[in-house]
Amino acid sequence: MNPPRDLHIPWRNLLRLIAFSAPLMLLAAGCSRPAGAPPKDSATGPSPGVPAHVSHGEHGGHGGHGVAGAQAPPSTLRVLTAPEQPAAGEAIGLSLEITDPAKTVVRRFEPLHEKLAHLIIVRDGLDEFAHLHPEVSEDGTLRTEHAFPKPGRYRLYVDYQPAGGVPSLAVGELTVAGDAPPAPTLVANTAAPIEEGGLRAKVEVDQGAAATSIRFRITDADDRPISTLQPYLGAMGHLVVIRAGSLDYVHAHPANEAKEAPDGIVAFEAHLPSAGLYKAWGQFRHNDRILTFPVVLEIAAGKEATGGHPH
Ligand SMILES: [Cu+2]
Repeated sequence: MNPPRDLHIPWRNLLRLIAFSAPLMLLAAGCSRPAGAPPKDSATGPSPGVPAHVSHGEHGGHGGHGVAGAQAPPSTLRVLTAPEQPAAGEAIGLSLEITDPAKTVVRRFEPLHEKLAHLIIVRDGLDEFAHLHPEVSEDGTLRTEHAFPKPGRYRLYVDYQPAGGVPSLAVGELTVAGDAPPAPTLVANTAAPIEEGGLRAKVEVDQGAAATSIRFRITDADDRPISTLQPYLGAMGHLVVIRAGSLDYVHAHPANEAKEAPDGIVAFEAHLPSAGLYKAWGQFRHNDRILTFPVVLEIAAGKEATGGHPH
């Protein structure tokens, strides 16, 4: 059962800075601070006695070109939880603060895809996914609740547009204590239809020189096209793409601004310049339900321009 939305959570009493990292930073500080202490500047390095948190995956190798397609360098996301030690399966209060690349805390937001902020949460192995829309407090703090299904490390991404700015991405993380079960190995699953909520999605991937097209054909269980998809977040669907291992968040957008899809076909474009496995979650609204189709894409090298990075 969900606690009431206005549950009073004494954030000030349990300030805890959870390790965070941004894809373009080789090192990010993981540190704690006592209640009332001023925030530390994450970019100046770890506090004494706290080991540097080294970015995972391939960032260490070439400094990262992480957020392919994002319009601005990533911001950092400070993640506070209530309770301080989040446990799996319980509703956890999340309080998120965004600091932009110029080290300014973001306090004012403009709507982006009909919301002030989109929060995407995945577990390290990409076996868990959530897409939430936090409330924005007066001071710019983003607040929501989420039950993390399993122990393990989670990456949090906020898609947002600061007032007067451009679409941006903030990245943070938190760990849910306990024995983290390993995620199933990712295997490309686009050869067969993906079933969800009584519907099917056939996913076609077309790697072009400028972008990769990811096309969903939504049908019923008998392969008849669904003509009654409903708009969701200002488009006919929403797609999140994250690279396995490095956890780079890939900007993806609908191929057109149509507000209907009479043939059940919805296409997206994403920039996937490096070869590898990507997990994508295509979300569609049908009969007032949001259906999420998990897709594993295997992207070959040498199609899209790599922006000068060797691979
Ligand atoms: Cu959203």
